[in-house]
Amino acid sequence: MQLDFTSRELTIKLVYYGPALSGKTTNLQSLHRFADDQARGRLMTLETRDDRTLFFDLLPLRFKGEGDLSLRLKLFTVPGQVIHASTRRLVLQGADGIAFIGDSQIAETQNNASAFLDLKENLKANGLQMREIPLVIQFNKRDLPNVRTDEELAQLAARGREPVFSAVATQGQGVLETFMALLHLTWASLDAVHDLRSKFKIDPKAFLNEVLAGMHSTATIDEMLNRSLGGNFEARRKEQPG
Ligand SMILES: Nc1nc2c(ncn2[C@@H]2O[C@H](COP(=O)(O)OP(=O)(O)O)[C@@H](O)[C@H]2O)c(=O)[nH]1
Ligand SMILES: [Mg+2]
Repeated sequence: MQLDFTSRELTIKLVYYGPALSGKTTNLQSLHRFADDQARGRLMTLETRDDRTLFFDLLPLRFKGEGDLSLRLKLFTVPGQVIHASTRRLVLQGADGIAFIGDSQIAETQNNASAFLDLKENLKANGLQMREIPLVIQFNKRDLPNVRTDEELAQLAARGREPVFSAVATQGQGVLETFMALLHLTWASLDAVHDLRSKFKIDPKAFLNEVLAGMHSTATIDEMLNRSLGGNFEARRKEQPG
């Protein structure tokens, strides 16, 4: 995170992590399509001919909030293939929040697990525990045959502490939900450390709703969070403390 009080600018780094071909780049492309011209910067992707991320993708977004706060988001993807381990670690540096994009296909279960472990290890290498960083999980490609069942995903969601969303990124389904939940968690985490609320005199809910408007969505942040598997994860957490 970077904070500039003079220009009232807050820059947050979000990283889309996951195995190769799970749909990380597609998530960013979809977000780019959702975003208002005012909000979106140029989506930079660098891909090989076989459609794989060579280094990383970057989508810059910018939102103006009440009291003139300018929120800048830098959304990165990592290259999923095993050989790009050092690039992933580099991209992960300074991340304020992470969206883990998993592939729902049963055949990809092992690749998801390896990528999740890889994330854990790379965080550790950067001096972070997984539970210290805001994390949202997306199970993408729900439109394909031979995917893990909704029940299975719901069980996974109930077992872990991270919010889980299902998605069809190619159709934009679940993409905004994942992004907004990540932004919500990241904001809450930064607020706890840096006291953004009183420094910027900002109501986080109102601000997140402005971000949603900038993404051409008529839904509220609460409606978005409610779409996580098992319902609103914040509400659930409050009901079952510890
Ligand atoms: N059927 C289906 N294909 C998807 C979905 N999301 C991504 N894809 C496809 O999966 C391939 C890999 O996606 P990409 O975003 O490049 O994966 P990345 O390696 O994680 O960046 C591409 O051909 C996408 O069109 C989805 O929800 N459903
Ligand atoms: Mg990619």
